[in-house]
Order: sequence, then structure tokens, then C-alpha cells
Amino acid sequence: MGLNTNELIASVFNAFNHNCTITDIEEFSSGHINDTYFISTAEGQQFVLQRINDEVFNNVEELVNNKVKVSKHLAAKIPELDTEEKYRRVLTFLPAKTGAYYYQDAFNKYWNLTYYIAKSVSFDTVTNKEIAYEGGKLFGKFISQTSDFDACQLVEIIPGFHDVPRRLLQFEQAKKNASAMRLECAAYQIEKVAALQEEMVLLQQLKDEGKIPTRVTHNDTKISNALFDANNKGLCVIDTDTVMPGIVHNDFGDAIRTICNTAEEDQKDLSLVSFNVDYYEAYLKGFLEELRDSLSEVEIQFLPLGAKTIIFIMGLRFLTDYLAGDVYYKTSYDEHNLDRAKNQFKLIESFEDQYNEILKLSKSIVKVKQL
Ligand code: GN1
Ligand code: MG
Repeated sequence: MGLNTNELIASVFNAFNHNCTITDIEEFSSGHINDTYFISTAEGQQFVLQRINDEVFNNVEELVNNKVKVSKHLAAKIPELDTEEKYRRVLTFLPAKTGAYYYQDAFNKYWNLTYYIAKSVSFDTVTNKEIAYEGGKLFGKFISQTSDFDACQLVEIIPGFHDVPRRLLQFEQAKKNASAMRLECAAYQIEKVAALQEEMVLLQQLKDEGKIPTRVTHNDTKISNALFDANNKGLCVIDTDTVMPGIVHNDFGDAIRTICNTAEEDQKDLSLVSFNVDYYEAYLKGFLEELRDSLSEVEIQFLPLGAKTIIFIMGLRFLTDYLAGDVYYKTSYDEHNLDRAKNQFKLIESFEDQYNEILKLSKSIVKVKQL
């Protein structure tokens, strides 16, 4: 990173309200959208400074408002904890010296600052059931603790974020404008979209018909957005950029998509990609332990479809971006988005191969609820 970038970051950091002196800056490379920096200070306090991508998010002030409101709501749920522990359980935003929870730099770019959550670990892939179970509890708790927060107070930051018919329209548009070469390379995945789409619009229909309720949902519950403590117990949900009104299936599904994939989402060697049903069971158990009483039977019944739909949506979005010429997600090489799409469609095939087993798990849980 060049000196100018560091100077810019330091000046942005100093525009926020804290009494710390910056000593070191390190870039985190994991997100696909924002730029994220880890800040160390002479006082020992560590921070996470983020430049928000204003092409993806065109209403950054509302986005920050959403995040801060939800964080304050969650912090109010744990009055018994001391401040230090509270900061480890809930993402805490710091205001800028202007009083706003964001800062706009000289290039009109928006930034926000949070405390770094100390003594925490995160996972890109899961290798044991315990993490899957704890992840289920953590994301389940996020939904249960926000269930008394009026979702209407949140702005729909990316309209139709998980709306399959809308995503399909974007895909059709990208297909029309795509190069012949990219269309050819993606031919198999394009066929998969056509084969799956009828089933994949069902959840949106149920939502539109009011058969599935709208709640506060996180909408980016990939397992790397869950932090765990040194004993692998769930600690804190991070990256609340997309917190908005949604259905429970979004959060269930995106966690399952990443927990049950035996490989990372851009693994090119598809023989390594398969769906781990044991982790599905462990996650489902943890998730329902926190949420079961507040979910309707219809919500529980459609959880497996929720998982399949979210895997499909991600495959579709990566594919759409590939066809559109890589305009949305950060990519490290030419075929990166195509590799991500191939990975997700392979995961769906493995999910389908084990569908009966997955359905049985959900059914046995619904039965237990009825007893
Ligand atoms: C994006 O930037 P990141 O990694 O938090 C995307 C999510 C996808 C995810 C796939 C606003 O999230 O929807 O699930 O990549 N966020 C947005 O890894 O599009
Ligand atoms: Mg995100």
C-alpha cells in the first residue's frame, strides 16, 4: 500500500471520535465489496475502518443508519455485561467528530469505524460440527433478538436483494449483452439456471402472498461473518451492511451455503465441493434452539428450500456478474466469477443428491414441535 493511501486512512481515522493515536494499518482482503482496514493504536485499542462501496450501496447514509440502529437494539439486550464484553458481543460503531456515524472524505467516499472484536476467530470453511452448531445458535439469536425491532424502521438498502424473479431479470439482461466467449464458457451453468428457476421462485411467491412473514434479517450470514471466541463459542455477528427486512430463509440459507460447503466458495477443483449433511443437521439444531418457538410451521417447513434457493441466488449472481464483465464483485483473475458460479452450482447438485435426507431432518423437527 502506498504512502498516500496510508495518509488518507490515517486522516479518515482521525476524523472519528476517539482519543487514540494510530500506529499501524493493515488491509483485510476477504470482502467482495467494501475496503476494510485493521487499525492499531498506541493505546492498544484496535479498530476496523471501512470504506463503503457507494456503487453497490447508493444510499450509504441510510445503510449506516440501519446498522447503527440494529447494533444499539442488540446492545440494549445485554445490559448485564460490562462495556468491554458488550463490545465483543455486538458490533459497535463510533461517531465521527461531526456527530454522524460515517465520515465523508475529500473524494466524497464514505467510511465507518467500529471497535475490533478482540480475541476472536472466524472461519471461511467449517471443519467440525461444533462450529456449525454454534454458528446456528449465533445467527438464530440475531433473528430472535431483533424480532421485537420493527423491520419497517429499516431501509431496504438493496431492493430485491434476494428476490429470485428480479435476479433472473438481471441475469437475462446480462446474457443479452454478454460476449460470445463468456456465453460459451458459462453454457453449462446457464442451462442449470433454466432447469432450476421454476422451483427457485417459490419462496418469493410465498413471501409476496404473505405466507412467510417479513422479519429483520442480516442477509449476509456467510460463516466468515460470525466471530467465535477462543473456545469456539459464538461471539458476535459482523458485517451488518445488508441488515434489512427479509425472510428467515435468507439467513438460514446463506449460513448453510457456506457452512456445508466442504470447500471455499471460489474453489476451482469441483471434486472438493460437496454438501455436508452432518453440518446441516448441527446448524439446524443450533438455529432452532434459539428460534423454534417464534417460527411458524411454514417457515420451518421451507428451510431446506431456503438453503437451496440461497445457493442458487449466489450462483446466479456470480454468473450474472461474469456475463456482465465483472462489474459488481471484486475479482482477482478473469474467470473468478465463473469459478464461483461453477462452485455454487456444483454445491446445488450435491445438495440435490442428498435432498431426501435433508427433508427428513426438517420433518422430524416439525413433528417434535407438534408434540
Ligand atoms: C458479498 O462483501 P461481502 O463478502 O461481505 C455480497 C453478498 C454475497 C457475498 C458472497 C452487498 O458480501 O451478498 O453473499 O459477497 N454482498 C453484497 O461471498 O452484494
Ligand atoms: Mg457483506
